[in-house]
Amino acid sequence: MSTSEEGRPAGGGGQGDEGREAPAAPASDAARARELLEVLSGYRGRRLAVVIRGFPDPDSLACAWAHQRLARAAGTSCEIVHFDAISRPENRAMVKALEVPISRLSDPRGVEDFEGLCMVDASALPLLTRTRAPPCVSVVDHHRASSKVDARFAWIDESVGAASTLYARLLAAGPAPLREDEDESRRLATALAYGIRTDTDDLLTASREDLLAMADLAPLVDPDLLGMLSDQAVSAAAMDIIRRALAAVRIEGTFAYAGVGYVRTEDRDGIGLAADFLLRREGIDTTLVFGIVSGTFIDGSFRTSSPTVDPGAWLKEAFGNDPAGGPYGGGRKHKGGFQIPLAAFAGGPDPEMLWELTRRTVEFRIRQRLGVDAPPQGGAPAA
Ligand SMILES: [Mn+2]
Repeated sequence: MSTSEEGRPAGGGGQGDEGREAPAAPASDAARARELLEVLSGYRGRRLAVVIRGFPDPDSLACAWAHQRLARAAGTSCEIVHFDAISRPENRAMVKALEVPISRLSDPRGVEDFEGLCMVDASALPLLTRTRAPPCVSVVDHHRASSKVDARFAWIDESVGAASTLYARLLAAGPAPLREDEDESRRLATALAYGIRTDTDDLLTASREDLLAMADLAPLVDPDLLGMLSDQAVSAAAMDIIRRALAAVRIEGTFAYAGVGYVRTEDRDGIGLAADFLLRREGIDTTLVFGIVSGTFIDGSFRTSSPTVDPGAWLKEAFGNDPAGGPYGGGRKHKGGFQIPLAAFAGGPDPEMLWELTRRTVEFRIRQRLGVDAPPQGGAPAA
């Protein structure tokens, strides 16, 4: 039912995809746009939401906004909703400066008020497993699906660096292309360009498709705004997390990992920044940084510059599956992440001991996965 245009099941991972040709023919973009609009037009007069998974980032925000525009072109209104706070200051700046029309649902069960959900930059919403979530209408993503994708429209293309590239193509091929003389178009184009930039390390890892989409957006992009968003300073909290990662880092061959202790929800993205930073160390090609976020779950970021390491597969092999059978995280070419709930262990009587246990367990899983037998020498400070 939910196969992508390439004729492969959208949910089927497994086979290597490094050498796959990008499906670039403009005709098939037009066919996809038509198909998505037809599905969306079936929801006229009904409540539809596009849901952002996890902490909203530039790619997911831009895609959700583009999706809303496509829905409007189909005569359907579609609300953009998210659950987690926007933790990174530059992402808050993006929402504010570009006026991204989002609203936060404090309770996941809020989705029960909608008649259909659309997913962007993700193909599953684990948070909603305990809700009576309405059916999934569409999925547009560039991550390998970790489970079967059940949606009326699905387009998953792992060859692109950002889902914003896919939405830029859908918009260009659809009935409501972005226009230079329209304010929303220019702001949305800037958001999509920012999404592509942030997901491709400032275009360093961009694919041909990402660059082509960037070129198409260029005439509409506000360069001052894009520059302002890209130049956001690293927050003091993120600096502190990077410092803690440097102090605690352990090295096994070309692999560096560090536990950074407790991290506030709003500082969570410091973990990813620290993983990025450790990757710049000479002789290191893969990093994992983890901490306890909001006191309730273990959160980790995985980065690799190695062509042979698959972040999603690596994390699954190291940490296994959750009780529902799904992996704790996932990833794409160069980055991945995971969240493991502390469940009843959260908020216990001894936070220091809980961190120590967490750190030692995660490090044990890492070393087990690396095939290192003896624990490394020297103790890392319990941050
Ligand atoms: Mn993305």
